[in-house]
Formats: sequence, C-alpha cells, structure tokens
Amino acid sequence: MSETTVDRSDYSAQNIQVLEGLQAVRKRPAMYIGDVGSKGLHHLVYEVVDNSIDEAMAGYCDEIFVTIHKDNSITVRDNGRGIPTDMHEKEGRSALEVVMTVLHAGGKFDKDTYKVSGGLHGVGVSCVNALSRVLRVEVHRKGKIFAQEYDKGVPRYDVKEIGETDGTGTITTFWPDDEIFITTEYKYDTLATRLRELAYLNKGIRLTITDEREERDGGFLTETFFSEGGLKEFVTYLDGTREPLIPEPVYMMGEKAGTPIEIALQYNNSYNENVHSYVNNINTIEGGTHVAGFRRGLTRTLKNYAEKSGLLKHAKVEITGDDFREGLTAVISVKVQEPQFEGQTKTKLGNNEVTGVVDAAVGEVLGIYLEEHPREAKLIINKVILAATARQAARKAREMVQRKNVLSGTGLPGKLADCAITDPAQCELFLVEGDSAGGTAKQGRNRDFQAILPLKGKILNVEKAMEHKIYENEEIKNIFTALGVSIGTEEDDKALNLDKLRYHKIVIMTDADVDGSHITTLILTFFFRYMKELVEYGYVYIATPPLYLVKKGKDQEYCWTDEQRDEAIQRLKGNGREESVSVQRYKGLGEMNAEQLWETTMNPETRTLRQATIENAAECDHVFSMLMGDEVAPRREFIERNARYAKIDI
Ligand code: 0RA
Repeated sequence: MSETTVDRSDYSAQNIQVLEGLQAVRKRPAMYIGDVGSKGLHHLVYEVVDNSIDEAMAGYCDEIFVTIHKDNSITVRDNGRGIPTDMHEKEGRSALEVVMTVLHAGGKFDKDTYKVSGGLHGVGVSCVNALSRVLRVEVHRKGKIFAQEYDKGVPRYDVKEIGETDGTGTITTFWPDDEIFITTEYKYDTLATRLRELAYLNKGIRLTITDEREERDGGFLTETFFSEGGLKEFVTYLDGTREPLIPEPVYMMGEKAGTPIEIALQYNNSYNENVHSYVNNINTIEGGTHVAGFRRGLTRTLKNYAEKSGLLKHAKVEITGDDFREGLTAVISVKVQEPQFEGQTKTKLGNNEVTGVVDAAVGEVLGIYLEEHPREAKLIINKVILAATARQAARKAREMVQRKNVLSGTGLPGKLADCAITDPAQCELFLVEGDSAGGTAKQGRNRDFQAILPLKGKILNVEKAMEHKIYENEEIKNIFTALGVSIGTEEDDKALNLDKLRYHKIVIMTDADVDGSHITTLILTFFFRYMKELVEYGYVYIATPPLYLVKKGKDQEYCWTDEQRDEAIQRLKGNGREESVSVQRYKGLGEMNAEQLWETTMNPETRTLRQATIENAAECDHVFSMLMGDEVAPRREFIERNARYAKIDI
C-alpha cells in the first residue's frame, strides 16, 4: 500500500485519542504496570521482551538480547521479522507508530500470530513508551532500516528510513521516566533470573543479558540462557543439589483440545512439594485450574497404578492427595488464549475448562510412563506410602502444637517477653539469636509494642527434616505459639490461619557474622516453607545491626558499611582535638548494651529493617535447596558471589 491512497482525514481526531491514552497511563501508571517502584520498573523490560517472545513463539525469532546501559536505559533486540512499518489503513499512519503509541494495539493487526504471552498486565509496548522519558525503536525489514523516536510516548517525527540492512529484527531502547518511577536503577540479578526462567519456558530461544555498568575480564558482565530440554531442564535446575528419585524427570509436551501443555516432574529426597505453574509465561503463584488439573491427574494415575499393581498391599495407612506430592518438584506451563486471572495478586488461573484438559494430559502421559518404567514406578509408590506413614505422625505432632495453643492459659511460650499492646497491627515480635542477646533486647525494647522471643542457637534445618520433626522442635513450636497462627487441615491445603496472628512485624535479629546470617537463612527457610503467607503479606523483616562504632572522645558514630566507617574516621579526625580515633567492630549483638541496641537496631525512628519479599518463587526454591542442602561447593560459591550485597532478597 502506498501512502497516497490513505485517507488521513481522521488523523487529528486519532491523534487526540492517542494523547489521551498516553496521558491515562502516565496519570495512573500503577494500574497498568502494577507499581512505580522497582517491580514496575523491571516490568517495562518484561513487557518489551514478551513481544519478542511472541515473535519467537510464532516461529520467526530465536535470539533476544537485553542490554542494561550505563545510564540504566535498556535495549531489547530480536532477530524476528521486525514490526511492520507500512501504512495502517484505518489509522492513517505507520503500523509501527500505531503499535508504539496506541494502547493494546500490539499484534492485533496480525490475526495469524498465536499471541498468548504478554506481561502480567498485558498492556503492550505503548505503555512502556508512555512511561519512558525517551524511547527509540529501530526496525530492520525488507532490506531497510526504519526508526522512530518518542518523548513520553509522543513521536518526534514520522517513521523514517535511515539506511539499508541484510537482516531483520526489532531494536527498542528506552529511558524510564524518573518523574514516574521512584527508582530507575535496574538490578542485573532480577532481569537475569527472569530471562533464565523464560529460556526454560520457551525452549530453543537464546536470551542474552549484558550489563554495561559492570566490567568483567575485558568486557561487560554477560550471560546467555538457552534450554534445549525446556521444563525437563528447569525441574533439574530447581532441584539443584537435591537427590533425584528417578533418573530423569517425567516429561510431557503437546497440545490437548487446542491448549498447549508442557509439564515436567521429578521426585527428590526432600519432604517438600515444589510445584511451579505458568500461564502464558506468567508465574501463577496462586495456582488455579491448571494446577488443580495437574494434582487431580497425578493422584488419580498414581493411585490407579498402585492399586492395579498390588504395591499398596503393604501400606497400612490411608493415602491422601498430599502424599503423592511429598518430595515432588514439578513445573506446569500452559498457554491459554483468553486467560481469566483471579485472586489477591491476579495470579490464579480461573478458566474452568483447563482443569479437565491438564488432568487428561497428565493421565495419558504418566500412565504410559508408569507402565513402561516399572522400576521407577515402584520407587515412586514406595515413597508415597512412606509419606503417608510420616504424615500420620506429623498430623499428631501438629495437633499437639495446636492443642497446646488453645488449652494452656495464655498459651504463650515461657521464653517470650510479650508486649503490652494487643492490636497486632501495632505489635512487633523480635526473634533474637541466643539468650544473652535476647536479654539485652528485653532491656532495650519499648515494651508497649515490642515483644522478644530468644531462640537457641541454630534452629532446625526444615529443608532436610521430616514434617513431624518440625512440629516437635522446641524453637519452632515457640514461634508458632508466640505468633498465634495455626495450620489448616489437609483438606484446606494446610493454609495458614492468620486470624489470630499477634504481630504484623516479625523481625529476625541475629549477629552480623557468618553464623548470624546462617541463622537468618534458617528462619527465612522455615517461613518460606511453612508460613509463606507471612512473607507474601510483607510481615517478615530482617534487622540490621551496625558493623562498627567509630569513637573519638565523647563523639561516636555507628556504621553499617566500610565506606561509612572510613568517612566517619575522616570526619572525627578532622574535628581538631588531639584524641585518637578508635574503631570497634561489632561481631555480635551481645557486644552492644541495651541502649545501643535500641538506638541502632530496634528504635523505629532510627533503625533500618529489610523486608523479606519473594521476587521469583522458582529461583527462591532453587536457592533455598542449595543453601540448605548437602553440597558445600555451590553454597560457598553463592555466598561468595552474594557477599557484597547488603540485602538478602528471598
Ligand atoms: C506482527 C506482525 C509481524 C511482526 C510482528 C508483529 C513483530 C512484533 C514484534 C515486537 C517485538 N519484536 C517483534 N517482531 C515482530 C510481521 C508480519 C509479517 O512480516 O508478515
């Protein structure tokens, strides 16, 4: 189509519509990308990458490059067909301009494209454009290079030809608007983790990330993610150092009733269930109908096989759905044309038709697997029987903890120094390493709203322990009773009952040394595995005691980093008097007196608390299995790599 045949009479009216659309996004950015913090900032990248993934799913692209530039601008480049640049009949402007400026226009003009990916909010690249100070797009297509630039979504000029090329593809560079975002600093690990996940979810696509802010042996920090085996490799990655029960994950990939389904599952020697699910590449944290279908198919198929093969003859206990999922690591990925997302965080699939489809697919493939692998089948069924036996013991232990909660007077642990206020929203519970630091904290606290629970040394490593052992552990029992929470019944999916939660801030306070961070990790692992809701609701925090006290005579400053310490030394040296400057390294909480502990670590006016959040559930699972597992080398490598970060994100 040539430009002269296009009716441009509507042009200005459409122009106004476009401006209104962009304005709406800039006025309520959170409605479109979730929030204007770090999460929303990273979401911009996912939105652009998703468009390239769509092009890859359509079969036209197999390489995607993401670059973080020095000024925190981002370039996403793919080798797809390039966004069409010819005139869009209805809109009277280049199709490229329409995609980049009209809300929800992306891909719509190409009905053949199987468009199912798309960010959580599925808002399209025009939102990224609206929220960028500047955006530049370059399209390599039909031997030519086209470009257009925008300020806050408004084109600077019509799409223009700027050169010739042999290749095809789309290159988008954007500068997030600092008038919109609280922070514009990208985190390499966050983007790399998402790209790794996308590589596993979309096998055959090569995703490369480069960080031009970080020099690495003559070049920049860079990683490439590529998976040939897809979810089969994802499951193996997630299990990390856990010991697999069967040699290879059970794997299925195909289409059922028009729904693409990919599933991989493996059993390991832990007692946890790690099922991660995705719809259109989005992590459905709250599960939904596809997960229900998976569970139903798994239980039904294993149960049928166990009964038919006579393997249940020795089992003296009743087997429930849970028992089929102990030590199970699985990833489920489905593509749904019109997904309905429900739940608190809109990450629960609601489409009812998906349950039966996934159930049937699991039944078919797992049924055949069991028939063809009798040795593996026996290993799995025996593990299930063992789980059922242990579950009985666990239920007894859990009920003991809960009964004690209800019966015994206040029901609170003797070691708890409770606070006076009873409104949970105002109350804080400090979990403190050791009785001695616990004593100092009791003296230093504000007893109106701060409660102290000292914990003995290292708490149980829940990553390795069986469930009933966990409910028998003194320290863990104390945490349960102090918090006032109970675990639901198995029918109820063991959902945590938070109605009686007594504190809305739960603060882990340990020494600022290796042992201390190990204890913090143990407690976080416990929360992540058994009280995930507390982390999801943002109730779990980590205290940050200072590392140094720099002193000169009566002047003193607390310091949390080496830089702060050096600055403090210079400052105090410069203040004239002839006394010498001393530096005290705090190794433990115990080296501070009550007043110092209050001032530096507990006083809401002066302290810094780090909130524990779950950024990426799958990666979190992988990291915990590694940190708490048996193998030392990967753990040491991880700790050394992350030692420089002040912040622990789980
Ligand atoms: C629709 C049609 C065509 C390409 C694309 C979408 C496309 C979009 C994006 C977004 C990022 N990278 C992309 N690559 C391609 C081409 C249709 C044709 O050539 O016939």
